[in-house]
Amino acid sequence: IKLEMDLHKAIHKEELILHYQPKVSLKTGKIVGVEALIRWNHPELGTISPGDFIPIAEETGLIIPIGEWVLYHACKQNKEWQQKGFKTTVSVNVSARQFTQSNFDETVSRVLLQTELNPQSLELEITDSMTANIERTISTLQNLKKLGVRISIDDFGTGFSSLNYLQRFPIDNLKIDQSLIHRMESNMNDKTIVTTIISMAHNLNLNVVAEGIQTKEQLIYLQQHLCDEGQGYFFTKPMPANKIMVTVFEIE
Ligand code: G
Ligand code: G
Ligand code: MN
Ligand code: NA
Repeated sequence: IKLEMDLHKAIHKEELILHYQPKVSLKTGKIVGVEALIRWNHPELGTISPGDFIPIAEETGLIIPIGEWVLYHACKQNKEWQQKGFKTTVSVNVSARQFTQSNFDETVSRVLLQTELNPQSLELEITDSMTANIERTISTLQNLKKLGVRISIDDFGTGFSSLNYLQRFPIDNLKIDQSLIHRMESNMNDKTIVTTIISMAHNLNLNVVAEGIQTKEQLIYLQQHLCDEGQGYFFTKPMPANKIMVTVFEIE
C-alpha cells in the first residue's frame, strides 16, 4: 500500500527515469536503436526495478499515466538525439492494460505530435500475453500502423503463443526472448529453436532481434544464422541518456 501511494507521487516528484539499452545491427555492428527501460529512484528504498513496480502500476491503473510519461520522454529524447545527428529509433515497452485502452492510438498520435518525432522512429513492444483477443488486437495494431509507428513482438518464444497470429498481425520485428538465447550454449534444442525462429521470421518478412546476448559465442552463432539485430550485456547494459551519449554514440 505504501509503495502504491509513493508510486502515485513518483511522476510529479520526478523520481522516474529512463535508461536506454542499445540495439545493434549484427551485420554492420552499428547502433540502430535504443530500448527505453524505466527505473524508479525511490527516496528511501533506492532504485526499484520495473519488474517490482510495473505489476503494481498495472493493478492500480497507474500504468496509464506512467506509460504516457515513458512514451513522451522516450520520444522527446530520441528527437534530441536525432537533431544531434544520431539516427536511432526508440523502442518503448507497452503493458497490456495500456494497449487495450480504447484510446491508446490517440495517446501515441498526440505524443508524436508533441515531440515532433518521425513516427517511423518509434517502435512499440508488445508481448503475446496481450494478444488474447485476436480480432481486437489486429484492429488496434492496424490503427497504430496507420500512424506510421513500428511494432515488435517482445519476449517471443516464451509463454504459449500461437504461431497463427504472426502472419495476421501487421508487425515489423520479432524479439527472441533472452531465456532462449541464454540456453543456446547448453542445449542443442534451444539452438535449433532459435535458428528456426529466425528462418520463420524472415519468411514472414519480419526483422529479428536477439535479446540478452552475453557472450561472443552467442553473437557468432546468431550472426552465422543471419539474425538481424541484437541487444545484451555483451554490447552494453541499459544506461542513462547522458551516459549513452558519451560511451556509445561517440565511439561510432
Ligand atoms: O530493465 P529491466 O530488465 O529491469 O526490466 C524488467 C521488465 O520491465 C522487462 O520485462 C521490461 O520489458 C519491463 N519494462 C521496463 N520498462 C518498462 C516500461 O517503460 N513500461 C513497461 N510496461 N514495461 C517496462
Ligand atoms: O521484457 P523485456 O525484453 O523488455 O526486458 C528487457 C530486460 O532485459 C531489461 O530489464 C534489461 O535490463 C534486461 N537485459 C538486457 N540485456 C540483458 C542481458 O544481456 N542479460 C540479462 N540477464 N538481462 C538483460
Ligand atoms: Mn522489451
Ligand atoms: Na523481451
